[in-house]
Amino acid sequence: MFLSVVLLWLCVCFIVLQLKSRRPKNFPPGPPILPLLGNTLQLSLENPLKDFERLRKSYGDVYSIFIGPKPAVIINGVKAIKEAMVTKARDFAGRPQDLFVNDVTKDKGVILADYGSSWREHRRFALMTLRNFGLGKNSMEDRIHEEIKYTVNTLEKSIGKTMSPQVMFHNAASNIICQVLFARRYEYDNALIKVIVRCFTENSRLANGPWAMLYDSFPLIRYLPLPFMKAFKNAETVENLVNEFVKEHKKTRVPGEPRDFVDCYLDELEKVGDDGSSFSEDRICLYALDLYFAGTDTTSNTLLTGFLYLMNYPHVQERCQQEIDRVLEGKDRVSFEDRHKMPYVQAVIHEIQRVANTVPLSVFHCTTKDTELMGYSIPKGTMIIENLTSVLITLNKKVRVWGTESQADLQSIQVVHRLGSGDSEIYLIKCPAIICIECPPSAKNASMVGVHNCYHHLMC
Ligand code: HEM
Ligand SMILES: *[C@@H]1O[C@H](CO)[C@@H](O)[C@H](O)[C@H]1NC(C)=O
Ligand SMILES: CC(=O)N[C@H]1CO[C@H](CO)[C@@H](O)[C@@H]1O
Repeated sequence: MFLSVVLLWLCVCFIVLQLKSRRPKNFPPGPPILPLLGNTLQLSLENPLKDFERLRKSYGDVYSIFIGPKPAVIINGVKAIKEAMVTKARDFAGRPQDLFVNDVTKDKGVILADYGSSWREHRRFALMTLRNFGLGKNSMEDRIHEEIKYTVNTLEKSIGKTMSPQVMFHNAASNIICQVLFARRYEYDNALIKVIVRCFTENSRLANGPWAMLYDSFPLIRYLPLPFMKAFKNAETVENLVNEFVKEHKKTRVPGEPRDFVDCYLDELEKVGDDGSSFSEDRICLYALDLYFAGTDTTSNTLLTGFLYLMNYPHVQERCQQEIDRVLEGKDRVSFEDRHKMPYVQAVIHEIQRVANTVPLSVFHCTTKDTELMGYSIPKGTMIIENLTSVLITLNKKVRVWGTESQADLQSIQVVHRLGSGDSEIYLIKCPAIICIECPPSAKNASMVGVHNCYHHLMC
């Protein structure tokens, strides 16, 4: 009897030890890990941000947590992020696979594509195509001017009334991208675009919420009918809509005379044929949706932040207006070239991008080989989370960061620094309507703001 109890105990201990996730040798430090569960249950599922702050204080700029059985390294501050993303860019160029967002996008997009030839080819193609549409007649600039007419119109119609700039900017950003991708724009109350926006919004919320964290932590629950299933349904809805666009394009296109991104991809498919390239027709849809998602939320949230700050700092707004008036000298349209003559406006835009902090934890990376960071060893395949907030805050302290800003830029950045006065204001603009400018930072939903866009790459 006694012997069997001892044996049983030994067995249990052995199994637990086997299951226990351990930090590899010389791995960045972090909180104690539970077998199987990792640190998932130690983090608040509702608001992990506070926990992260505590962890950084205890363990330093480079620390680790376990999401279920999987380790993740979190990198803070200019020094560590620069070492990883600039000096050792290739070692840190991967993307984690097997997460909720990967499954929702079926591994066919570009943002989440792992480091390798497929990612390289699709990234190069996107850059090239977007650049081509950015030049000459019918350029990105023309599209933006065209869309601004509608924006101004919307604002004029709302004089004396309340309105939601969030919806307005979202529609504007969405239309500009849609023109590049599908050669069409939508009225702001279009039913189809509303469906797309709803799916994206719901999926962003799911991806940043507790259910996605549980999905990532515990693979066994992935097939259960839990709330995350909704994301897959939304993805299908949007995919079906875009597939219709693609079908239409195939009917009406003239090879060699692309009207938009989809036509370019179809041209490319004909060009490469079956020579083993990573281009394939069943990727168009999720590829285009990735670009749509990457370009819409980021741009519109940044514009919304700018709007809020300019409203709250009328003297900055006025100085911008004076500079614009001086440079335009009665011309009714500003051009991209004019920016060289507008250092103050440029500095304000930079500052807006800084305070907007649109993608606070960037898009998660992953190591492509065993490597080192700040003296720690990090094995291949480790998830890497870079804390961009920690860099943007450093900028505030007038530290030269990437070494690219000229001295003049830095001076003008300092002038406009009076724009921002702490993080709390950044929270406010994430509320649904302009009325929320008055709501306190502790308002509901503010807690998720920091992670709101950390899956910037998620698409429906
Ligand atoms: C204010 C606007 C924007 C912000 C703040 C922003 C921010 C970011 C960040 C932080 C990343 C992750 C970089 C990394 O993993 O190291 C990213 C990736 C990406 N963004 Fe944006 N973005 C913006 C606008 C856009 C637009 C307009 C597009 C195109 C339509 C776009 C397309 C992409 C793509 C394709 C990637 C993935 C690149 C890759 O994995 O190779 N973004 N963006
Ligand atoms: C990122 O940096 C900011 C500022 O230093 C900090 O408040 C936040 O907790 C950090 N987030 C993570 C995930 O480490
Ligand atoms: C105050 C506020 O914006 N509340 C919203 C928070 O998010 C939920 C959805 O997750 C909305 O229903 C609330 O209106």
